[in-house]
Amino acid sequence: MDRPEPGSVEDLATLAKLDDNILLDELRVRYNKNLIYTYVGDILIAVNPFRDLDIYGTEESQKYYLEKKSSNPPHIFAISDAAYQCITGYGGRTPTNQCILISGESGAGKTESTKLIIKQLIELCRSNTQLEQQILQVNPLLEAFGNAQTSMNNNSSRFGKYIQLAFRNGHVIGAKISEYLLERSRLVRQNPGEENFHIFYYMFAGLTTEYQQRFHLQKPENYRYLSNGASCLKNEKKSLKGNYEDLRNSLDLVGFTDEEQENMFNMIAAVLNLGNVQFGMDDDEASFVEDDNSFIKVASALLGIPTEEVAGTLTSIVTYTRGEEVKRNYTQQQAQDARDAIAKAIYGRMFGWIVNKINQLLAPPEYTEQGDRREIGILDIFGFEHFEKNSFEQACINLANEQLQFFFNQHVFRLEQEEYTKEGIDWKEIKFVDNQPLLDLFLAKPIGILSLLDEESQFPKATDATFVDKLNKHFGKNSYYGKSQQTKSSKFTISHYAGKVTYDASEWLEKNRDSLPAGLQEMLQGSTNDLAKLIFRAQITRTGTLALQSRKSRHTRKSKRPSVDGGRKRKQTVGGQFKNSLQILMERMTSATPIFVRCLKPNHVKSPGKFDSDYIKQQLLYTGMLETTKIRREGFAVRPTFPEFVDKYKIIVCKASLPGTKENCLTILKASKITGWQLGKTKVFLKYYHIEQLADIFKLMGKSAVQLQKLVRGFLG
Ligand code: AD9
Ligand code: MG
Repeated sequence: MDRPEPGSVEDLATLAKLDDNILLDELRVRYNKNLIYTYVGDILIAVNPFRDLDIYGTEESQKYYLEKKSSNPPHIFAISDAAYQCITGYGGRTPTNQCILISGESGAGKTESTKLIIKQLIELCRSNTQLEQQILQVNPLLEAFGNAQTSMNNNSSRFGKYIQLAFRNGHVIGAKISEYLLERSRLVRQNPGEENFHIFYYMFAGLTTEYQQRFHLQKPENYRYLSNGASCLKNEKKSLKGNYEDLRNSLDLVGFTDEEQENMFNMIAAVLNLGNVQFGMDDDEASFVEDDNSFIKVASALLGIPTEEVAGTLTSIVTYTRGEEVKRNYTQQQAQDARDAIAKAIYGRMFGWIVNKINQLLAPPEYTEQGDRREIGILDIFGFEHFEKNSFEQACINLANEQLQFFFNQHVFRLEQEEYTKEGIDWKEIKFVDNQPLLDLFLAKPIGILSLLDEESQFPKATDATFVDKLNKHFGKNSYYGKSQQTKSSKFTISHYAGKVTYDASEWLEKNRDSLPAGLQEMLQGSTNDLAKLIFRAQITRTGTLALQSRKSRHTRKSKRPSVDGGRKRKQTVGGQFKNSLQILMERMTSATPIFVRCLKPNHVKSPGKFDSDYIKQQLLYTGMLETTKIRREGFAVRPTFPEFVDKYKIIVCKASLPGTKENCLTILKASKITGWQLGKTKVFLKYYHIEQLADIFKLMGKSAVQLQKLVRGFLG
């Protein structure tokens, strides 16, 4: 059969001939014509254009309004439309919760896609409420505090998020955000050529002189935490100022009070000043604050705590032995570590508080009420990362991506094909690359990377080297694990689904323990800054989020409050929290109908118009796109049971009630004249495009039913 003109096919699953090069070719030709979207059945591929395309305006928005997918070119708005039609039960569908899962490497376009999906979902509601306006501001707000420039992406998400939008009667009634693992280490150190979180630069570009003075801010390049990226403030000051103003606007709109906003900037300024506190060491190796420029005074004032107290917490630990207070001084190195740990804790908890606050503001009580409430969840995690140096954060990020790929495989390949076999469908198996062994390598108990890390984290004597020894010992023969060639190296390599990554285990134990410097929590609970007090009274949950205490519980439990971070009770490690939150995420995703968006990155240099075929091919390969296309071409994406099918489509044979039997399914299918379906033992097996064809007939029948009624009414006078 002749191949159609390359680039003209909007759904790759309709191609008669398929191989990796054909897929690549189709995408390349389309990309060069600025057609960045292409379907693979019900899955959307989006290739990052790295330039503003004029395809997201009002006109497009209206085009993708309660439409059949095939009546418009592939578009991200069609994903919103599809999800919206599903939750509202449009066209005779049974309303079900949806989750939109967006995957792709760092810089592939997940976050931009997320924003476009939400924007269109809100357009589809056509209600124009304040809540909707608030929801639209959430992403820019979170990005200011949680995104940063990296070598892979100028606006890289340094946290993962799952946004749940709740609907009733086709209107949004609330939103809830779950965040995953903010990369706090960025606050105190950035790789060469990378920046700190955007908020710092916005603040310097935008704060009035009055506020800069009130926060005692000096030139940005004077701050150690900004030593890498402050140059952007020279080159892009104007646009950064615009960003600052947009952010303030978002904060206002979402509902943060002036006082809360001031407190936030106050804390950020405190963190910056804290970062500049230096230490000396006396002959006994005891550290002391060596601070000619009064950074510690400024930091303490901003934190609302006496300077001596802050200095004490930075340089010493107080323990109690048999009722007696024993003070031990930190070494210079320990004091520096304590300083950075405090800064990270403040920033991390403030971020947690922001998410918390947004949820309070956007999830009114009716949000959780059941009934006819339906939900669309949108997952935008940090994409797969492979830097020159990869640490614990990259391991967690890449694990999350493995998990998502696993979910995709599970849904698209495994469960579907198992069902074909079970139902006795005529089917030739399509193979896929299963990444279960990688999940096991990370997550298995007791011998998985995270469990071994937890085990080592509990030994006071363990070091990063003993941890790597353990890994080498247990996984030396695992084909996904590579031991370093050098002896005594802290490095090891993992063959991820998306490629090999060499990790450096230095500091993993400490990052996993994430212990707060002794006395910090108590100190900040006594702050005169409301925000500092609030976030350090909060507990950290088992998934690593901040649980703010209500006023009431704060009073009643004050004296007995267990100190989650500082106490002796063993607390959940960062790896453990991450594992828990991934598990909850998977449960949520499993309970909804998934819609997949696959973002592809066309080049390594963030440039428009550059389609690096080798790089795209690599992404097509590791995401299993060829196999996906095959299964979408040959498989049956929609599988209602006999009763479900009859109940929904009986109108096609003009029946108000009909028993849900196989025979009746057959009658309806024949009457509908669609082709290519199969009947199993308990279910009807339909291709993804059948649903639209059936919906068309359904609508037609619905219309004629209405006309008939009118006619009858007219006849009766
Ligand atoms: V990461 O894993 O958070 O580091 P993402 O989220 O996949 O990554 P992001 O959405 O931030 O990538 O996209 C990176 C950049 O690509 C954006 O800042 C835009 O400059 C550019 N981009 C992505 N999608 C589009 C688009 N549809 N139109 C125009 C786009 N530019
Ligand atoms: Mg992102």
